[in-house]
Order: sequence, then structure tokens, then C-alpha cells
Amino acid sequence: MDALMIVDIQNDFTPGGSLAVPQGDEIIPVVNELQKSFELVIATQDWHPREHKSFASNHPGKKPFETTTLQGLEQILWPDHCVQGTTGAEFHAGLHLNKVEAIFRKGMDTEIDSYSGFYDNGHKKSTGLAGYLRERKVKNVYICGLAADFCVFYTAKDALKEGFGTYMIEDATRAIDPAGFLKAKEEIKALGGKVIMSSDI
Ligand code: VGL
Ligand code: ZN
Repeated sequence: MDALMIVDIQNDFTPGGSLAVPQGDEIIPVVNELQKSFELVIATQDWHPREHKSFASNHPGKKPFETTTLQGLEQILWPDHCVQGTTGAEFHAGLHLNKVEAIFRKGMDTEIDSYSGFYDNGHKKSTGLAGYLRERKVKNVYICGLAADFCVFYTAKDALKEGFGTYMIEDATRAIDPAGFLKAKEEIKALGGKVIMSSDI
């Protein structure tokens, strides 16, 4: 069984949002079309409390995109984004959700960030996603969404670590930083993942 994983296609990550990924909305028609080819579609949703320590606003004197240390890990400080219950945290209105069977939320612990849909950045707590996929007999995961160099990348790395055949769909993702995306692609390929186009499916 193959699963499509749609990462964080939320208002705050699309143009007009507080942490907008350039051209992030351009992937939505591609992702909607892709869903038709998959028996199982799941999504992740960045879902932060307002007090989340990944927000620069919760570190007096710090500005967005500066860094700090959280639980021993280097942390980029982000603009407030995807605050639980706000419009920014909702899925983009153009994204089709009828085929999405399960939504895995992440980033709820104020003390640590959570880029991957599988684990927090310290690999301390699981979302249960790997177990869910195994129970659904999933062997391969096809990952799309936002942002290519953060949540898509970390989700792909954990998928590989969990033993899933892992495909990143290049034209169904966009990056915050294009240079970071090039590095992410190389790392995924080096770990045994594949970077493909939606036309390959
Ligand atoms: C993301 C930064 C902070 C993402 C989430 O979805 O890629 N990036 N939180
Ligand atoms: Zn976040």
C-alpha cells in the first residue's frame, strides 16, 4: 500500500500567512490531483499553543529567524504561526480534504519544536504516525506539502528511518529557502529516498 502524506498546507504557510512559503499555494492543484492516485491520504497540521517556544515573540529581545537553543537543540525562532484555533492554522481553503482519512497534529508541546509528522525534533515523543501507517499496511510514503526544507524534509527523514520507501514529490512542495531545499534533496537521496515529479506517479 502507498500513502500520500500532505504536510502542513495551512494558511500561515501560504501567501498572506505569517510564515508564507514563496509560491506555496501553487502546489495545491497538484496535491489535489495527486490525491486521486492514492488509496490512502493523510495530512499533518502544525498546531502550536500561543506560548510555543519556537516563536520569537516568546523570547524577549529576539527577532524572527534568529536562533536559540531549545532542549539542547538549535532552534530557528519563527514568527508566530499556526496558533491552535486561528485562521492561520486552518488548512488552505483550496486543499481538498474529503480523501484525507487522518490528520496528525504536531508542535503542541511548548518546550520543543516538531517539524516531522512522526516525532518532535528531539525524537522524544511519537505522534503514532509510524504505527498507524504499519497497521494500514503502508510500505511506501509519498510526501508533499510545506515547507520542503523543514517539515517535508524532516518527515521524509523520519519515514526513511522508520523503514518506509520514501518519495518526495518535488513539484508538490515549495521551500522557505531554495538553498536549503537543494541540501534537503541531496540528504534524502543519500539516505535512500527518492525525489520525483508528480508526473512520475
Ligand atoms: C514549519 C517552520 C515552523 C513547516 C513548521 O511546516 O515546514 N516550518 N513550523
Ligand atoms: Zn511550526
